[in-house]
Amino acid sequence: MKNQNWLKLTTLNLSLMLTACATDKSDEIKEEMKISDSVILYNQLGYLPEANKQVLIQSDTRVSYRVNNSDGQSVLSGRSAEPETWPFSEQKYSLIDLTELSVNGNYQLTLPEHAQSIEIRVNNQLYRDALKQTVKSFYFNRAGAQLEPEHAGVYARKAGHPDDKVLIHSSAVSEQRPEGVVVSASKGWYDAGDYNKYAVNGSVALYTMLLAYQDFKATHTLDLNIPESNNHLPDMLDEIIWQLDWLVNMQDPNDGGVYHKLTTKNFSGKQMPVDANETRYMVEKSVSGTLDFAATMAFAAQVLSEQTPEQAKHYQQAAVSAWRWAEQNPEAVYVQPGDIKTGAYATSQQNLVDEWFWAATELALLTNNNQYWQTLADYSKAQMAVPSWSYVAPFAWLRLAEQYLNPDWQSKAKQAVLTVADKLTETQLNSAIGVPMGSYDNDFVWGSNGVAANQVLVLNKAYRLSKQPRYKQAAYAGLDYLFGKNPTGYSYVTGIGVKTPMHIHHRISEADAISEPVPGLLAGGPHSGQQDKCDGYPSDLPALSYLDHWCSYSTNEIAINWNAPLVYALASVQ
Ligand code: 9MR
Repeated sequence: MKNQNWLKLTTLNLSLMLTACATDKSDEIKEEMKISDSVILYNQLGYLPEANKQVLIQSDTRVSYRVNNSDGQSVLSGRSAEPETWPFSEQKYSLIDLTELSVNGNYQLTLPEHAQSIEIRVNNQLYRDALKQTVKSFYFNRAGAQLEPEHAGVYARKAGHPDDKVLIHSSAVSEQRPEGVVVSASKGWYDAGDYNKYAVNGSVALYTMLLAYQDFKATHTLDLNIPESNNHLPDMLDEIIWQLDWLVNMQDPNDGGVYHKLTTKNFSGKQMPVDANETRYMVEKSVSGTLDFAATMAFAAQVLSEQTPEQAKHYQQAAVSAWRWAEQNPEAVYVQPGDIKTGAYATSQQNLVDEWFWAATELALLTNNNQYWQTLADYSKAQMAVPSWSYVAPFAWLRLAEQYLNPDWQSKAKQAVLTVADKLTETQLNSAIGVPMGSYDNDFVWGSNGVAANQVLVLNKAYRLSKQPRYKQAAYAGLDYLFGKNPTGYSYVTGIGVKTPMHIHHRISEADAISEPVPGLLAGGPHSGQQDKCDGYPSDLPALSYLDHWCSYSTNEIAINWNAPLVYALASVQ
């Protein structure tokens, strides 16, 4: 038991104080009952001074509250709103609005009738620290790197997975590269809690990081204390290049096709990277991996054209040859070979429209070549939504909305982005817990917290396009959800908050013999699937079906495609 029981413990301490004063047993019991029927759910990172500040009380009745500043002076008091039920947890919540607290500081929120008290922080610096921590988590997940104590502190570790001797798998043979030929694709980030590297998800995460780098100057000045910190490039870019250096080698230079993944045959045990040394394979070229690669390389060529012009040219060539391969092999859908058991990241033939649309868009923006503009028009039935690894069209819409090469597409895309943002904002405004989650039918999926983070990304883009404050406030509310204003009461980012995941499904965190998990990692989040069949889920309801246990790979794993939009979301509020 670690800090996840903080709320309970606080309640218990207060309850003990109360019971000490109680005159008889029945008073004690009454107090216990009152105390246990309320839970305070709030953003444990803190609230931005300019943000609306909601706190939820899980309660069937309204409650009184009082807020003191750090000098103990009362600054606010009142009663919470009429409770409402949130369908995703089937519980009632009563809202407290602390928006008036617009001055940086630590405040004490007390519910006198419930003998409960918590600290509310209002502070913008906290968001900068959180941004740094979440970007640094990519460094902690580097493949092929030895982490030195000066950069990694207690999380220093030996290198594993050099990936300089990767075998061509039987599913990936070509004339130039028969089965068993040795190729190299070093560096990159581990995908998640496992040690494999997947072209689809690796591209999506990298693209999202590039987007954060492109959109927010705040990411350029982060001092991450990584081995490259003293070179002439921003640390964020160094971290991005670690992944680019790997991804570019997932392409077969002979034909432009991209291997779907670099993987062991099975998931490894709970070992540190250095000890997990099973043979690694390049598995099957796929059209989805190749198109996602093409989109990401084309975008990298644009973002890095000034800082690393030589590499940018190389990325452009890689993107164009990947596109050609996809055109020549449109049927090459990924099918998991029988002897490979790791993540599939597979997309069916009829669901590839979004991949084509995304890659065509990035190549059009890079080259302004008519051929790509024509193709993207052909695939534009892939509508705007919230992006994910399995639905990448939104990346294209978001980019089309912010470009000036093609004004028709610009206005069409702007409208598409604002329509989705309106839906998210409307949900947030009408929600019993004041969050955008629940806007679409499939929000509570494997990686629901990645959905929540990507919602913030979309809302922020809408704000950039329109300067409408409601989008910004909905984005803040999305962050509130991730940092604790949600039915489980978890701040889902390791190391940030008072009740955070301690047992994430992350091999390094599990095997390193350090009790605290690697910091800055976003847990996948609740959903009803429970595919891991673990015991102990507190509920089957979508927003409560979460388990902070290593066993729960379907709700408590971490992944780069969930952390990357969190980076974007935190950068967007700087
Ligand atoms: O994020 C992926 C999710 O959408 C899928 O439903 C799930 C099962 O296929 O896989 C998730 O991705 C995992 C990947 O396959 C392997 N590395 C860990 C990823 C996060 O759990």
